[in-house]
Amino acid sequence: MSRLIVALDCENALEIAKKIADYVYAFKVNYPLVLKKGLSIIEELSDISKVIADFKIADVPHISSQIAECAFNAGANAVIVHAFVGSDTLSSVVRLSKNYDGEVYAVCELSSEGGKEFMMPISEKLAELAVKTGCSGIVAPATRVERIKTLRKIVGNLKIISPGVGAQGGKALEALKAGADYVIVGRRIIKGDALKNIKEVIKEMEGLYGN
Ligand code: BMP
Repeated sequence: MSRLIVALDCENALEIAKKIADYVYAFKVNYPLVLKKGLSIIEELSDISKVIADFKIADVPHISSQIAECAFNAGANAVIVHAFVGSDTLSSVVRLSKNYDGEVYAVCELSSEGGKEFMMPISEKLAELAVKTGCSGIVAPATRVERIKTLRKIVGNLKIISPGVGAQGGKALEALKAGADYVIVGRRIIKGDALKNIKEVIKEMEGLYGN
């Protein structure tokens, strides 16, 4: 089974999705795409594959669960929530997700440089919170694989999905070896020939199974 989540951060998302669907575990959609195309893009993509709605939800509980509800009603299989908002919001989104058999991933530490400033010092606590509130998994940075190793020890068998591969400098194989279940890849695949690119990324990941 594929361990690739492709971030469709581009306007021709549907066209690309159709070309590479056989090679992905899920597609991730983000604000720019949904703000441009509407929630119907989630519906269209959900006919092709699993969809993770990356709205990085970060509001008070009753609003956060409404955002998640919009995503699930449109056909998303999972939503991404910020963990720093605390246990009430996380619990309310997790509760809502159960009505849809949906998954909730909590962001513990962004892959960007800024992720080191405020998130990294508390990301282990955020991971504990994700476990405590019943999240399906967490988001942890492929740009700092030692962080994946540390967070894996905290979250046990929750899923870890890991962005920052390719354009941000992270390596898929290293992130998976460090304990990520899936890597999230955007520009490295969607810029240029997506089919050719995804095959190259899969080749880069092969060492995991080869030895
Ligand atoms: P790219 O591979 O092109 O850098 O895209 C990464 C994707 O992962 C983007 O959709 C971004 O929103 C998301 N992401 C990230 O880069 N770092 C994080 O810590 C969390 C994310 O969701």
